[in-house]
Amino acid sequence: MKKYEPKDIEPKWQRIWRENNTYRADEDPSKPKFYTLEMFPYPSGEGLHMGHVRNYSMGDLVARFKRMKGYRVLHPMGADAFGLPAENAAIQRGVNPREWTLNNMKRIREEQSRLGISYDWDRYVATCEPDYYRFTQWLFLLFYERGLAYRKKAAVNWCPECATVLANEQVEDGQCWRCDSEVEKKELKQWFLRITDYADRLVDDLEQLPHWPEKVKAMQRNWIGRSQGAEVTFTIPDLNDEPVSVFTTRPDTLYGVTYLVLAPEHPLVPQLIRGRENEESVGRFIDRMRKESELERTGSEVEKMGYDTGATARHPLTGEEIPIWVANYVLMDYGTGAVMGVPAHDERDFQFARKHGLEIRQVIQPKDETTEELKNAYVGEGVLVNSGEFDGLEHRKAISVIADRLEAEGRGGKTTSYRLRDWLFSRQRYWGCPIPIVYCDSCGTVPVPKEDLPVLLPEDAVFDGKRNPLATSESFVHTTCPSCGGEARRETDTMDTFIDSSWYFLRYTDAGNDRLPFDKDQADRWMNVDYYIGGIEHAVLHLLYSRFVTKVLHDAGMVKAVEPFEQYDPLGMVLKDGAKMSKSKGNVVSPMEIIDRFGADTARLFILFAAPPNRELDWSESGVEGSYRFLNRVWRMVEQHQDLFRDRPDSRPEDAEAKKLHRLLHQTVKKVTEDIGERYQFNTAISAVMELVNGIQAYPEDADRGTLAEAIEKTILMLAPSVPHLTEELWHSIGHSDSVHDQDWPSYDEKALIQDEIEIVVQINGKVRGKVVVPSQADRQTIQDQAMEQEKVKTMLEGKTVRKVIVVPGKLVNIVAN
Ligand code: ANZ
Ligand code: ZN
Repeated sequence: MKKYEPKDIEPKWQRIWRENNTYRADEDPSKPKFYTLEMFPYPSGEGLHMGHVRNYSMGDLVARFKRMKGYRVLHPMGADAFGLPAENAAIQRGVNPREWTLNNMKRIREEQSRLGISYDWDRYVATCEPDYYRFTQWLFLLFYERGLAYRKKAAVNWCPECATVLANEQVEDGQCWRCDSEVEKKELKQWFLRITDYADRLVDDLEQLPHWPEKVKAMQRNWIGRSQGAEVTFTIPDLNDEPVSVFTTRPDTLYGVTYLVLAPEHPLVPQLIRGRENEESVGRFIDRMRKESELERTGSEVEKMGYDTGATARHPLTGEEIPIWVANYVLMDYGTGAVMGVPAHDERDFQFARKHGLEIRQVIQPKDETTEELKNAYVGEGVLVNSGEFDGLEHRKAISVIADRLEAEGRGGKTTSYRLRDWLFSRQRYWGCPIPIVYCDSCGTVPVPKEDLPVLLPEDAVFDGKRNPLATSESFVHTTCPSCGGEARRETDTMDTFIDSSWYFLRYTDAGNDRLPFDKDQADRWMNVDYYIGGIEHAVLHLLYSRFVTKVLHDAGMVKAVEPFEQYDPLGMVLKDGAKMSKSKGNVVSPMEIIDRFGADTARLFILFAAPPNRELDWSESGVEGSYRFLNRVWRMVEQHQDLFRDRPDSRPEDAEAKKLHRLLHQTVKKVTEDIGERYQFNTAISAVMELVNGIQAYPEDADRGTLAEAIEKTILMLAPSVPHLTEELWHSIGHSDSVHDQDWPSYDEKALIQDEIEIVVQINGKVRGKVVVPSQADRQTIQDQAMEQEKVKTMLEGKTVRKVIVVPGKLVNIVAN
């Protein structure tokens, strides 16, 4: 008998598949389409880790399954190849970022190939290559034309260590997400993408995504942070009745306002404090606040700090004058940057008022209760009190009534606020996509014409870690104005690398296009991505940006899809001994070592079998060995029955054992088909096949041979998407000359699922005395007759009188006799 040698068969089949273009995307328009996608890797210097292997194994299983189910499948791969680590390598070790990246990419591709994933490699995209980033630039220009890209001076997060601007989401607890340095605020001119224009659609269209996990949709909603409320306009008598608006979700508490708070950065603050005695102390406070992060200012544990400006504001309905304060807990970039203080009904205001001796005025009261002094803010339900003509109104109703009144009087009205900010898009970095803009003294900001793209990254940049390397390249910076031909300077900022992965799934649909990012027909032929799988850490930004870009491209008439991903499946982590695999913990298991020892099929099988897709997976050596043993069993099972396939008898399940195996086979096909195709539960699908293999091994020599052959053949087919090499080898060994991966997925027969005979327990006076096999549809009388005819039963009943027979169909017969 031949031995199972993954070392030999895996490279062999990988080569043959490549030579035969087995996995080139099928374009046959008569077939339904299926687009399955795994998030593409960042080509770090480390190669693949187990998380990658898990991601690709799951995507590949689905891709292969769908192919066998008759779909034309798009299953591409690429590299998310721009980013900071390449530049850091350049700074620290003097290596060229491009070379560094391409080397890593090559290694990762080799490792991916060793896994035997069914990628259409012809569609490979690398975001750092000019043939890709040229179209990233093209898309930027489209955004620019549509008024969705703009430049403005902004207080931005600045990492002094990386010498670059960071997006809000790259600041974690006030620290740089990459190097953990303390992040500062700095005023700089930056490029932004107007994602806020799409905020409503980005929230509302989540309704169109029933196959996304609720948790992920909630994360998207929270990030966008849409909040319905009202704007209320106060006026400032000291400044000629200058209006100042606040955003509130609780206009019903308007009569409980006892002060106004402005964010320290609010543009009115300098005028309010000018010439007053506390001008200097408030000024210092403002400077300090500018440098603090959102969390440092608004965390629930953070003390509510503030200063009285000395100025007052006039209440829009009562005309009362109330003090204006500045405080740390009011942020400039939310709502209007100003808040009406209602200490009686807002926890933060309550703390602030207590600390600074401000009045606390209750205006909402629980029904049928009298007022006592508040010990906390009252945030519950109730009716309005101390609110003039609105007294007695239920507070929820009052939200709307008071907002309408303000609107009628021109002092505000209903409005919506969002947490989402425009996408801060520029980076003072080399290893990213250059922004195709030129600055000319006569013409101003000039976009580079699309036909002049790409704006290539120069080779002569200096990497000293102290400035933007792109700005050091004379050959890059100096250019001519596309509009007047005069001297001009290039934009030296590059794009946030999140943009590269915000449209790669569209590029795959038409990867070779050298005229356009992609052709509309091609994109429409494949979009949306039907099944997208990747780490939960991308559940907010990457998905949000991809959704935004898709909507903009839809609006521009470039693609029919309005959402990129039909179904998103977050990938669970791979753990070892209960902890995340990481270099620092020294618990990393290298995928390539596992492949060297056991082969890719074993690694894939273990990973698919050990846990449901979204759950954490605990790496276990014994689990891997168990998978390897199982594959050896399958191997031997087929080897032992080689003779069976020489004359391949037809299946005739007539004897009892054959009927049993036949039924098990069809039950297994049904379960595996549904587990993979409907539930995406790969682990249970595999365990069902394992049970079938047990059934085959227990099958007696003298039972129907054709039934056995069918069971073995279909086992190979059902394992093909999970362990593609082994099954291909076995498929050929039993006499086929075409690929197992080109076969139809096995079907099952509903009739075969029905059990036609069942075993029933026979009791005499409540004690089990025997068993009887009866047709599953048999009536009571037939069951009773057959039970009574059993030899053993007959003997035991000799000399006794049967008093009663109880028949429970499907279960038992109890004979009462004495
Ligand atoms: C008065 C009020 C009374 C409020 C009350 C709440 C309860 P969400 O739900 O997150 O949208 N607010 C508004 N702008 C702010 C800013 N720039 N910085 C800090 N806080 C701000 O929160 C809206 C509420 O947060 C607003 O409603 C406002 O306080 C505060 F019983 O106004 B409220
Ligand atoms: Zn010009």
